[in-house]
Amino acid sequence: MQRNQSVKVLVADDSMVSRKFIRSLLEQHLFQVIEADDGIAALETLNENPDITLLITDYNMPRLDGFGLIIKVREQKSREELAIIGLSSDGDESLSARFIKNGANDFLQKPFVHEEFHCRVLTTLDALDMVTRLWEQANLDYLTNVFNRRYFFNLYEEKLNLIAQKKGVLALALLDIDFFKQVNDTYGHDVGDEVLIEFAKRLQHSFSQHFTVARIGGEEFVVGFKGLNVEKAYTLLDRFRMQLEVTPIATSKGSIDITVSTGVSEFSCDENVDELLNRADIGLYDAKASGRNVVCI
Ligand code: GH3
Ligand code: MG
Ligand code: MG
Ligand code: MG
Repeated sequence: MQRNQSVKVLVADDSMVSRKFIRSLLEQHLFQVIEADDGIAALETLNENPDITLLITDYNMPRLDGFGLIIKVREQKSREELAIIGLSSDGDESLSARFIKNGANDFLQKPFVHEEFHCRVLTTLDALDMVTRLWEQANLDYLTNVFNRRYFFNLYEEKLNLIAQKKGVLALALLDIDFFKQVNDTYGHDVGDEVLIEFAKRLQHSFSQHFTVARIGGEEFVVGFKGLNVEKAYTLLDRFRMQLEVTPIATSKGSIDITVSTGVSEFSCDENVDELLNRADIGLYDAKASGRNVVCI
């Protein structure tokens, strides 16, 4: 039940009676319900509410019908991001297949039995949850919950191509905690893990959602600064470095002082991820060689 309360469902149907009926069924299960009276209104509502998880749509509607709506929605959101269940009172049996071909997750023929309606809604949402969980297991770091190495390399392969096409800018930083082995040796591996978790949190809070933070090695993290040149990224990274130096990390074995060394590079056309990362790694090497706790370009 707790999950349902946080699930927003959009019901698109030109029949008010039908909308109210579906709303009452959904509300019995505590879903949050929003209504739209045709396909265009549904598209607008989806744009205004990016957190809608399920769209239940009728087929026959003025301005834009259910198929048109689904085709438009699927240009922006996959089956894994937004579930769609098609509805129709039309006796046409080919509708269900056509709904699903156009991108619906499931289909229901009106009139339906209440029990079937609930089962279809819950099964569709369960499938969505499972896909989300699998995606997280594949792409998030199990310890720190930031993106993992695999996500980073996949994402950046595509991202760099797009940036090259649009002649955009991007800086990439490689951060490595200084003398981290000593933390493990002094306090134990579990405390080392606590430090990594808190370090990753600070990275995420410091660099906002606009930038990509990933853990690509034991105590090595990358931050991708799309839209920033190397000088601007340097300023943010040096602020982070100074903040870390004066703010010890609280652990179950007391506060621990840590510092970080960072290398940062700027993307230049036709480079791949490895090349860009290699140049950041040269900066990191310089940072370690010059005594650590510094950012090097
Ligand atoms: P430097 O300043 O040169 O970077 O020294 P360092 O000690 O940080 O570097 P080194 O590469 O020698 O040691 C990294 C350590 O990170 C060794 C390894 O045991 C530890 N480590 C790697 N992954 C994890 C992890 O998931 N948890 C913990 N607690 N430690 C880890
Ligand atoms: Mg209709
Ligand atoms: Mg290292
Ligand atoms: Mg290190």
